[in-house]
Amino acid sequence: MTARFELHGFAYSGPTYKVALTLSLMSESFDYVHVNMMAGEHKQPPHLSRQRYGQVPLLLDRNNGRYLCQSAAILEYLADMTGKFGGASLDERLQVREWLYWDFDRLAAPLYKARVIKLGFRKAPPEVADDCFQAAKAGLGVLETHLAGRQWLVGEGMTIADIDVYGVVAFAGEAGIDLADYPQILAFTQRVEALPGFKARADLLPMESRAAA
Ligand SMILES: N[C@@H](CCC(=O)N[C@@H](CS)C(=O)NCC(=O)O)C(=O)O
Repeated sequence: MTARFELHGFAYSGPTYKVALTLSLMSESFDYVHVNMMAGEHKQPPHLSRQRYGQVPLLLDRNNGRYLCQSAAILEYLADMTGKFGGASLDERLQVREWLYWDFDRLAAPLYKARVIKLGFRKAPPEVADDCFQAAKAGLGVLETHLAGRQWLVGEGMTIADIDVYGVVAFAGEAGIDLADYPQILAFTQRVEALPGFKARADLLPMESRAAA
């Protein structure tokens, strides 16, 4: 049977992982299309015609032909479409959205940058690298405080806000940040990793295209 979703992404992309993990936790199988970013495929017309920002991820919903981009917007779309992980009330949904905005502003942006610099994918002067590193740690500090006494970011159950944030903190080690310094976040990552359907990045995102199992 043809899978409903087709995810276009790159194996090392945190935002692609957020979408793949959400689909996996929702038990939605998906075809995976490897976008060769090393060869600049994300800036070529076939991809650009569907992803105006020239980025990954890109998700096709075959049920209606929609192409979707921006990982946080995709997570909200998937929650709307499946009725899963969107929050149990309007107040929860609003808080979920608040965390999605906060994440890309204060956590994902600096932590992902610190990671690509640390991994050598991007060159940066030491002061820029240190700015990203310190800003990522500040974001983790906010998260650590919020998670004290809570299982999940919003309400009593796991939501897309948790998946969104997990898809960043999972890369803290590669950014040179030890989560042992953040016991609440470490426990949170363990809770996410124990969920049915959880898969690590390397298991979800190969370096080649793959049809749904
Ligand atoms: N806000 C976007 C960020 C996506 C993003 O930064 N993707 C990176 C790969 S991890 C990319 O495509 N970079 C190429 C570029 O920005 O030109 C999202 O969450 O989807």
